[in-house]
Amino acid sequence: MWVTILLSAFIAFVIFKITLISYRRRRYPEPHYDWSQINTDEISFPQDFHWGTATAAHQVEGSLSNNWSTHEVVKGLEQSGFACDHWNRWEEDYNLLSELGVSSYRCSIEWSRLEPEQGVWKEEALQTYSAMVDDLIARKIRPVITLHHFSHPQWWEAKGGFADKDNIAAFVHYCERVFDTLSDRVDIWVTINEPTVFSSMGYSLGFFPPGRRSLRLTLRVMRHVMLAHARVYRSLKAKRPDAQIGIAKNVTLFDPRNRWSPIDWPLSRLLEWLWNGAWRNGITNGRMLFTAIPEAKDSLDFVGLNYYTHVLTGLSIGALRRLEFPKRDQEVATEFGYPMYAEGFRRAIEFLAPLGVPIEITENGVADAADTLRPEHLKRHLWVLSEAIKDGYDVRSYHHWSLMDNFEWAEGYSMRFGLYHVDFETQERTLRSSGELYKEIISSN
Ligand code: GCO
Repeated sequence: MWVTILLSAFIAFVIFKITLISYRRRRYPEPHYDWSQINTDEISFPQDFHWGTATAAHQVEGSLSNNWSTHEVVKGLEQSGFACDHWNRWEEDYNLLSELGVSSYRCSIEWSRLEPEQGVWKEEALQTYSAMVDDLIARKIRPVITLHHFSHPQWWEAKGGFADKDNIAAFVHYCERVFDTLSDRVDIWVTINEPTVFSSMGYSLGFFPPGRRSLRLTLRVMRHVMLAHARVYRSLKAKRPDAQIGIAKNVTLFDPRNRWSPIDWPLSRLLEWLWNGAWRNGITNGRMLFTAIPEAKDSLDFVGLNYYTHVLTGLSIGALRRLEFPKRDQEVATEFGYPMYAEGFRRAIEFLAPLGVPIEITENGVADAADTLRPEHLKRHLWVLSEAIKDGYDVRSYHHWSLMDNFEWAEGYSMRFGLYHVDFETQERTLRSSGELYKEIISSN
């Protein structure tokens, strides 16, 4: 019995200590601006700033057979199906880009199209991507190519995907092939999209393929994804040293929900370390989650930021597993459930700045079918971005997520992120008012 009492006292003491430390190091609540006092029209951007939009292959191309389409069937989710039929309509869709007036476009390559079976390569598919690149350049739009945006061939998944270190070689080989074909025209590359989202959604929460729930596996996948990124980085840089190679990092902030709770504070620190800090450590020190990954040190020429929200952590963390998000009273919930929190955009930029490389905003946007929140969302985030640039942060671009409504992963077609509305019956695209607004902002900045 004494052992139990002593042990409980010790655990209580440790929790108390960590709470105290995190309590001292953080403001409560986290920063919130009085938006009624801010004129969000007052923005200015550098001459050479890139305005863009972003999409990902599995979300727009349609008719794919990969780890994700398998997961959709196995889990009984809404199926991606024809998606935006972008594979057949890409030229028309590029007219939408021209209409907006963007100078940059982020899209991804679908590995399962190029290598549907191990070692069987479809040259025509690669040629289609090559034609896309030519077309973008002819329109004076900079292509930003993502090599892995959540999807990969089912044969590679069946071999364990990123969970097995031995599989990294095949991934690097695929990246090299794409790079060999496109790097004479594409200068800027994203190796992997959202390493932490990929690892946690697929291996902790089970919402993404392969639908596992294991902390041990999650940590292993996080390390392997870092290693894979680093190997791709080294290999592509050796081929073309002046290529700009980075990653798209989703920086989600975790803030304690309750001022007095001894659980909320250490939990927010822990989650933020796991989600953001451990990853940044990997890049700065070549060490991640207590493992040496020396290749990862300084393996970025730029860092892509995907910013959406902050998460209020607390005892209701179970709600997070069901993807329910608490919000502060003054916050508006987006359709996805999480709050609109533009103030965090600044904090996310500040978090990435110590990496010492330029920042590209690779994603930012909101699910809003009625387009009632998106205009305000856009204005607030661009105001925060404009201020950050004025204050000296080196941010080179902004890519709005997304060009058009598309397949939102586990949420299917219910979440609409597009500047263009898509009618999935007729495949008709219609510019939303927020799209008009973005177009005006681009032309006057
Ligand atoms: C992600 C992706 C995008 C999403 C977007 C909206 O964050 O899951 O990079 O593919 O569609 O972020 O949720």
